[in-house]
Amino acid sequence: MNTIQEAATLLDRAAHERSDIEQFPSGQFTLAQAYEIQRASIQRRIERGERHKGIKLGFTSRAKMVQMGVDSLIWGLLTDAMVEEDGGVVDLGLYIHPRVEPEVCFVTRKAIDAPLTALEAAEYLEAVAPAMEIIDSRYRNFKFSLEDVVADNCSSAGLVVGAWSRNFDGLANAGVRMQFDGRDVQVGSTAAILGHPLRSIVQASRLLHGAQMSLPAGSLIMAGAATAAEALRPGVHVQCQIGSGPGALGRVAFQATRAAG
Ligand code: OOG
Ligand code: MG
Repeated sequence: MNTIQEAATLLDRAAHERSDIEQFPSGQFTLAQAYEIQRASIQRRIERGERHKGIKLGFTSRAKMVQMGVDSLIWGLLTDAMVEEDGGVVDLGLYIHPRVEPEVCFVTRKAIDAPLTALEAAEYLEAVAPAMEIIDSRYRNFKFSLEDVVADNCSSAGLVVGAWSRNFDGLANAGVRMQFDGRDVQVGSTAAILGHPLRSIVQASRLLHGAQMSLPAGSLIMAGAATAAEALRPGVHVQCQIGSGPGALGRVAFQATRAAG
């Protein structure tokens, strides 16, 4: 049996040392305890000098729930160290078994400190951008229960955010196309994200409220993947395009390499 603090240390160390661990024995932690482990493991990163950057939602689309066999919406915490540069190089040696998925990212204009309705959500946002999340479960073979994945900060590892705009109108049902070396690997629609990515803001506001937390202005909110994730491999050029024509969100890209051991 691990305590909350021991589990947090195990997960933090696995991420830091890029070595996977076994899932926890089933039933060892409740969902509430899993969120405590998540907070405690992020706290270790903050103590090493990383800064809070926002939050991410997970399992906001059917495609992701089906791929991972988990069917509840979850959320995790982002730090500045997770941000990879748009158009830059991502060193896969810094991850265990990374996968990439197409997302939409928002940045907040006002602090979110109360539950919001869908109508209010846009008012709290400064901008939106096409994004990709690099997920990297600390559990062997990406196998986990709902409690395991929550404890592991919802597999958060990296994120790449494209150019910001205020094209909120283009969000409802925009085409999503993720390509490896110019070939489609995942194709979908932003409507796959809770019917509309702005609903992720509503959900985020409720989750924050339930956890008695508030999110400061200038925070990122990753809305959750629109499609299943794809395993990354060194040498591949990854690009994601969201929408087309004048209201498009645009595209975001990176080159995957392997330098570090
Ligand atoms: C968990 C993270 C889920 C999403 O966008 O749905 C997630 C995982 O798939 O390992 O980030
Ligand atoms: Mg995601």
